[in-house]
Amino acid sequence: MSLYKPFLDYALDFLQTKFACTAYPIPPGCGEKSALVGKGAHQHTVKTTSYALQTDKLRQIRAAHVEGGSNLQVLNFVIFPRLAYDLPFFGADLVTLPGGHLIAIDMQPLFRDDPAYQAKYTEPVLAIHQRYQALLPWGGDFPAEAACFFSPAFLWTRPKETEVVQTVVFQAFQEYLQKYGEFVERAEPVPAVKRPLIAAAQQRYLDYRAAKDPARGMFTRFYGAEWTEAYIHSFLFPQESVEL
Ligand code: DBV
Repeated sequence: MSLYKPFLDYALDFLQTKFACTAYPIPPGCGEKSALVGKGAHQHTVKTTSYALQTDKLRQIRAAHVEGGSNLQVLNFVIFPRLAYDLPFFGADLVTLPGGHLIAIDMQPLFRDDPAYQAKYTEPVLAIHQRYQALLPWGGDFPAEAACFFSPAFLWTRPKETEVVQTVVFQAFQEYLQKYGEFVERAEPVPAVKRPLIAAAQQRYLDYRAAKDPARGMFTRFYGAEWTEAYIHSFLFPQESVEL
């Protein structure tokens, strides 16, 4: 059972149909990683597979897909726009662990407190957010220091039933991505003087996510610290990519 494979397939297909995508290079060793975990009858494989694309406006579209049985399924899907565009990040963290499902979907703003930015990139998403958040239980507390990276349209839930993930959450994921696709389609390059501000905002985001990746513990247990740090810093949240 691969709970998030339909999400991954939808996203890659949607983006490749709508935009001219080319491969984004995946660093050596990051493409696929497997480990045998657990003991005796509980022993099983945990496999992580990486996907990455780029377009003229999006510098990295990337997914990490973790499959380790029905109690361990993760899809972390992020889009980093090129620095010539003020587009938000698309971020989806779809997580199933023995404790249950955890879902975070958002278009994460570069300039959260700028009213013009909110009007452009958050207000158009609020109706979608309200429609789905009303159908889903609130996800509860999350790290306070992460709050500034989320938009007011942050969909955050811990659904009890797997069926809700397959239906309501899947539908929400598709609508968020479709709306993001509209933003990308309409995006025009910003004047060169604004690009350092965009680069700085992207750098803050990458630094935070690389430092605080909630998957670090999980990956380290399965694959060791060396692989995990290389994966986080060279593939999931690559630092070198933000240079102007
Ligand atoms: N999260 C990632 C990547 C993952 C991943 C790259 C490839 O950023 C998985 C895997 N997220 C993942 C896992 C957990 C979470 C939790 C395995 C569970 C950790 C655990 O319980 O041990 C949104 N993800 C979370 C949480 C949040 C998010 C708020 C709960 C964290 C907590 O309670 O400490 N998305 C995540 C996040 C940001 C974001 C923190 C920050 C900007 O965009």
